[in-house]
Amino acid sequence: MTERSQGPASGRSGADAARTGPGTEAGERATAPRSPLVMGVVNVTPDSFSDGGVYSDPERAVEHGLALVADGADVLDVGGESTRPGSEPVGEAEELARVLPVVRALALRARVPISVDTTKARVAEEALAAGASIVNDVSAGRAEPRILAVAARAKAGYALMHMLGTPRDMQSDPRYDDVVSEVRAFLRERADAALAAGVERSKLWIDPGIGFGKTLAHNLELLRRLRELTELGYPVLLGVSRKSFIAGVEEAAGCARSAADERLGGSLAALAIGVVNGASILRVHDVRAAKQAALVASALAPSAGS
Ligand code: HH2
Repeated sequence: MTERSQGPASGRSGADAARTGPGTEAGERATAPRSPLVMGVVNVTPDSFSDGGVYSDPERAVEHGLALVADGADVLDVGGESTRPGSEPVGEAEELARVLPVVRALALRARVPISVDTTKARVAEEALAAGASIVNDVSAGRAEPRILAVAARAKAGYALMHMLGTPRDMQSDPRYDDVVSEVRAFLRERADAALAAGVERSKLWIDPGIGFGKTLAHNLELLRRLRELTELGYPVLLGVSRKSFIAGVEEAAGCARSAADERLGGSLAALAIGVVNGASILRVHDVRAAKQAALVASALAPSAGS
């Protein structure tokens, strides 16, 4: 993986440190290629789709983040607002109160870069001041365009994601002529907007937004044709963990739909295909299993060791 594909964490981060193990020795490359980064999800929310309410107490959220690092997370993504389909927006003060103590504590204790999952400029600004080094913005700078300048000024990483509509309405009949080309054009346009606002090219990640304004067929098409997004030249961040397209696949096969916390098998299958198709950062809830799956998928990917 190139320097660029290591992503937006600033300085010699925990993620960089994760790159300097024995796997980087030339003789070991064939059997131990660099694996994608694993980004562990820390939801400080009462209503997230798979773990809402479980870590809404800041101390529990911090303990959870530290446990994810012990499990192998290279980055932690701290979020205070659910973006599940139909969710209601959270006020700025409430989101700050949820996120800041957790970001502050994890930045001191976790030894990996901290990302803040927010669409709000002020939340991003304060989280960066509290020790975060990446902004994960599912609105790609459309909710509050100032967030781009905030990320640029702090020399932070910036992850931008495709979403059709808003979390409240995104799943009501999403339509595309060709989902992959439309997502690709959107990501290119938003990456250009981030660059124009001063975000460094080497600090950008792009994300197709699995489950954000997409039908089952759209999500599957994006995962199958992910290479068309990596061609844009930015590391691709992928969030498939526990998402409802997995239950959609089960249903289409005549099986019962699984609950969100019963989707590990489907999450790992999708993650492995994502890795083979070029994903560089994997946003997951189940870090230990995801790390193992990512390592094996990387080792088996057609380009590995060649
Ligand atoms: N998915 C979720 C939230 N943030 N960020 C990026 N970049 N990509 C994603 O796919 C993504 C994301 C949804 O997952 P989760 O945080 O577990 O749920 P909720 O939004 O309900 O809190």
